[in-house]
Amino acid sequence: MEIQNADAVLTNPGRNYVIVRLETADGLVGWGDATLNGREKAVEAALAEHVFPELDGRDAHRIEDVWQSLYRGTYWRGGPVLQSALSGVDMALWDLKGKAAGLPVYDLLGGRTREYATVYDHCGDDSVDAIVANAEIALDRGIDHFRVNVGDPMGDYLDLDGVVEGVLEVRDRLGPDPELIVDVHSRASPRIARQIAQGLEPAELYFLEDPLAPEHDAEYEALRSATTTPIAYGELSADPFSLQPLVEDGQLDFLRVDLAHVGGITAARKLATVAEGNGVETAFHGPPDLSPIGQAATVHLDLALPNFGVQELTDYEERYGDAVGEVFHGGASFDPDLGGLVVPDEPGLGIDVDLDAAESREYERSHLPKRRAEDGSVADW
Ligand code: KDG
Ligand code: MG
Repeated sequence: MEIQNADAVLTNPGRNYVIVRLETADGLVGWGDATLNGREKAVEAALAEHVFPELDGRDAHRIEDVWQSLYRGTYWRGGPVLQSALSGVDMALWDLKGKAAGLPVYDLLGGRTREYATVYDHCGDDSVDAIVANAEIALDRGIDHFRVNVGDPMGDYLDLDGVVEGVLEVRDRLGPDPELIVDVHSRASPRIARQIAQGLEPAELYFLEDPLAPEHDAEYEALRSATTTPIAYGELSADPFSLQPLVEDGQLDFLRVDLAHVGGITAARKLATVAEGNGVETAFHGPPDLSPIGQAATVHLDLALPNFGVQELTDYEERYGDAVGEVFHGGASFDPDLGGLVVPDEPGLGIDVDLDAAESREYERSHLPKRRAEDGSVADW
């Protein structure tokens, strides 16, 4: 199964996505997601200039060998640009292997351990009333895990009193049953993270998401001993092995790496297996900037892993209308009867791309929001 053509396609059916397309000499096509929000062109260049030339003529069946050579072969390993490029290639190789074998990717990963991936929905909003209303809509759809961030993410999001009081009120209004999640988005200092985690203990969160930034990994131990609030971490990780010590030291409850940044299915699966042995569950990143290909790859892994916890849900149709569905056909979908994400039982990832539609929706230059504190100094978004 020799790789003959490799392309990166940038498309914008509502937001920018970087798609990897690998074609074999016998005409099979595999798709991957290499989207890095706000740095799409850097990944495109890494793929075109440095990654694709190394793939020409390689055996697409040798996923691990390609992964090792792209990861270790750079000498300067990891980093979001190179790991996103590698992630896109890795997903496309799993897609190809599945198509060649006539099996869905979850079967290649050991087979299903569950029928669907339980999801959490984004119910955060400006006020407690709005959050409760969002949660009620989600409950009607069969979802009972909600992210309930209070306040404008660009404004008072990390106002300590606002976060804690707001979420405690949400818990009060929704009762004890729903599972509640709060995303700190790696914006807290170790001091503030401890205060939020302790203040939220009465809300009995399912988890507190990404309380600290990667430069504060050493602070997870202190956070852990300061609170009973469960901790999820990892969406900023662009190297699977950097999280291994935290998993092995028992600092985390949920692993939430992003399959399009950490190194694809191969990388996430390696780390998830370490997590399994340490009693850590998965809660893989599933934001709108993960393309439907990345979402499909993530759900295939969710379905195969014994230590799956929950999957962050993006409903592309709800957010972007028909546009995303014109470019991407198939992939993961929310099943209201099951209350979770499922993938088709087709060979590979079960998703296809309409290239004409993708190319007609051109890339638009964009960057992540820039945030400043009240005194004018740079703050994390
Ligand atoms: O590109 C940034 C997004 O991926 C991030 O803001 C989303 O934190 C996020 C989440 O949990 O979905
Ligand atoms: Mg997050």
